Amino acid sequence: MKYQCGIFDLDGVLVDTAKYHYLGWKKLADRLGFSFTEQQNEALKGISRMAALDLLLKMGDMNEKFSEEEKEELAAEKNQYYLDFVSQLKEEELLPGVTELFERMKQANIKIALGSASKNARLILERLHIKDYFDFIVDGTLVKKAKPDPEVFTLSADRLGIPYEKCVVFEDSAAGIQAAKTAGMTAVGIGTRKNLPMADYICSNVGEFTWQ
Ligand code: B16
Ligand code: MG
Repeated sequence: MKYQCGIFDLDGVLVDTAKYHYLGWKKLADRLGFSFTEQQNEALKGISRMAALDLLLKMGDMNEKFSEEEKEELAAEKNQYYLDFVSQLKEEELLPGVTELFERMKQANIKIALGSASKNARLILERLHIKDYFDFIVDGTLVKKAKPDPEVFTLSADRLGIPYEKCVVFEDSAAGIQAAKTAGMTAVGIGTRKNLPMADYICSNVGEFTWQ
């Protein structure tokens, strides 16, 4: 077996919380008085909360308008919208094939790690009852440098003592695919080739993936 570890992004890979991030940002944009589409949201995927806010404000031509303190408040407002959606999250929202893939990995003795930019990641894993599958969890509270910096993935590999070339990263964001490739890991894009041109492989969900 070539690979020893799978590192999973959370939002948009294990669970469709990516749509809740979009709806949260859209609610904020609506309140500030500008439109924000799903296609524009692609650029916000995988990056940190504050970096996403900066991009959103640029899209609305409002990046110069707010002080750092006001930006913190806007980010907290979006997070509250997001948490309102997530509080309704059900176990059924786990994306197709996740538990089956984790079970196969456990049997094959392949480590399972999380590489998420989200500060809400642990809460979501608990809500979905999948936290115990993970050998190591990296979330937005642990990393200093956000994707496309590879730290979010290399931290897991380092802690688990696994060479980067023996890791497979599962990602739905362009920033995350770039991070995996920079680290020298294999990148499986969850989504479309159009949105993730740098991925080594493309699957529409993790259930489609086979280690062969
Ligand atoms: P939070 P992932 C990322 O999670 C999301 O893709 C991205 O849209 C979000 O801005 C980021 O987490 C921060 O999330 O506001 O919950 O801390 O895809 O890396 O699992
Ligand atoms: Mg994601």
